[in-house]
Amino acid sequence: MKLILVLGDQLSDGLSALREADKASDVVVMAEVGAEASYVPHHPKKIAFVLAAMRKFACHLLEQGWRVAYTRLDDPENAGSIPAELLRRAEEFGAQEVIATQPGEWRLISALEDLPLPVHQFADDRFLASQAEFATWAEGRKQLRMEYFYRDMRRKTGLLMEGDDPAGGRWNFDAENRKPAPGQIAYAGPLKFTPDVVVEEVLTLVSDRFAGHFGDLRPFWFATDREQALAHLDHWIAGGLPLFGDFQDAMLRDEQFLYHAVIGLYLNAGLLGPLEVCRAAENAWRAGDAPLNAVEGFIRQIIGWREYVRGIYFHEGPDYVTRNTLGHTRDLPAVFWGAPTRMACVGAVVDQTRTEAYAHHIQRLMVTGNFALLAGIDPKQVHEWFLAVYADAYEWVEAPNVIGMSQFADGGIVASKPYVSSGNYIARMSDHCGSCHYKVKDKTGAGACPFNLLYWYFLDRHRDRFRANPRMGQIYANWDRMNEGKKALILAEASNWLARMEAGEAV
Ligand code: FAD
Ligand code: DLZ
Ligand code: SF4
Repeated sequence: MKLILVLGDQLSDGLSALREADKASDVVVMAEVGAEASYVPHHPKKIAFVLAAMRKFACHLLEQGWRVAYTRLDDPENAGSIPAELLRRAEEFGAQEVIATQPGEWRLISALEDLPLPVHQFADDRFLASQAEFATWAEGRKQLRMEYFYRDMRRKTGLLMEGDDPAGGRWNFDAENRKPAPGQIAYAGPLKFTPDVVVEEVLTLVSDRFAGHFGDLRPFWFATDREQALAHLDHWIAGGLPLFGDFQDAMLRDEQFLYHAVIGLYLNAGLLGPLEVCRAAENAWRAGDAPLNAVEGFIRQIIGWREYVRGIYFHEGPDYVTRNTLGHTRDLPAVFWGAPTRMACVGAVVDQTRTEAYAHHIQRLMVTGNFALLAGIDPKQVHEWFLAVYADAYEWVEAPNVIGMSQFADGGIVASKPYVSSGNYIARMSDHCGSCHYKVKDKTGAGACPFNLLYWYFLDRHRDRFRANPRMGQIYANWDRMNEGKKALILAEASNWLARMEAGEAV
């Protein structure tokens, strides 16, 4: 007989490992283990979400007639890690081999390879593009740009296609999708679920075991099974999707979700599939319930970005997370763990991250990510922070977004230029600056927005690398036109500000 491993982010019917199994003789192994919750200090909401969803999925498998050996976190026999649990169960059942769906992280892939037991890892075909398909697409290309990959995925799935042509005559409607924050939001936000008995039991366990991890456990409202996740999807398609495109990049202090789908955690854990989610959005467009710019924008995030970053993660190999092209070495400052700051934007995003285990894309990219890059933080530490604090974070999707897109630590594989901006971008796209200690219009002086100072500091420091980048020529031309005295003042103030931050001052 065989053991069939099902991990906490593999909660899908039709998982490749389950397809390889024999219901009559094999045993499904699921294990809540301290090692997975603590190799980075995951947000308590994320741990609770994964454990509750695992428990419900195990019940679902039992109902389907599977034999399931389920280990709870507080089980006295719990061996503490996935490999150790597999060995314990192999002995218990006299199993000779393990069948797994390939984990979404090199760390676990190699841990399974190292087991003193034959382990067959089958491809995770819950994605649209296989690793081989991505490698074929990548071969011989000088640049791995998402846009071309995305078009192939549109053709492959037929999503928003009219014959061989893209619906509406264009592949990409982003030009219509960058509106600043609206005054009022016409969507009530994600569907929230009251914890049931299973969830309550998990919440008690998590609050006992992981009280020291950054993040608020309660109120807890995530969906924890497929039925709830589908209800959440319907709710968003009806209320959020129509304006998703228009305000995708906007940020409001008191509106944490705006029109975003808040669906990454459900997709990444396997409660929803990428194609069904995209078909639901496409149907809304075909029924006239959502405009094309919103639907195309959403579908691009899923069959474009989500598939592309997974391709990059596996294509680039296990050393990807250690890359540090820009040589940044500053330690992650305490503000990322909730220490007081005078920067209203960073404070708000970290605070929301603490309460919700969620921030939307632009908050991650242009506030916390932008700040970490401008401040020269060690990308590995930035990566570990992002992996820990978001409910949707798993290394295959988080690392290319952080190491690649946000920190440019991969030297430009994912991003063609670094995502850096001064305070102007945040002022235009959000309402943070109005309530900030700093003045976004001030370029120097005691009240100058740190993003303004650090922006030039970053560009000046990395001049040799970026000066020749055609997309950055104009920026360097602006810097070069500034008089030497002003340039020196900006650089000195930036360096002084960073020194105060490093000394622990609440800057
Ligand atoms: P929406 O804005 O409603 O988008 C819908 C879906 O599109 C998302 O749920 C997601 O599945 C997909 N998507 C959108 N953008 C991306 C992207 N760049 N890469 C992959 N999928 C994308 N996404 C994660 O799923 N896990 C992460 O750990 C993660 N870390 C990130 C870190 C940084 C620094 C940045 C810049 C982005 C990160 N993203 C991550 C991508 C994106 O920010 C999140 O997918 C999104 O914010 C999740 O919220 P949502 O479900 O409301 O997404
Ligand atoms: C994220 C997570 C957590 C917090 N806990 C568990 C767990 O107890 N058992 C488990 O099987 N999976 C867990 N996971 C998900 C894994 O970390 C995930 O499968 C790997 O990181 C690979 O993506
Ligand atoms: Fe952020 Fe600068 Fe605006 Fe303050 S002034 S909220 S630091 S961008």
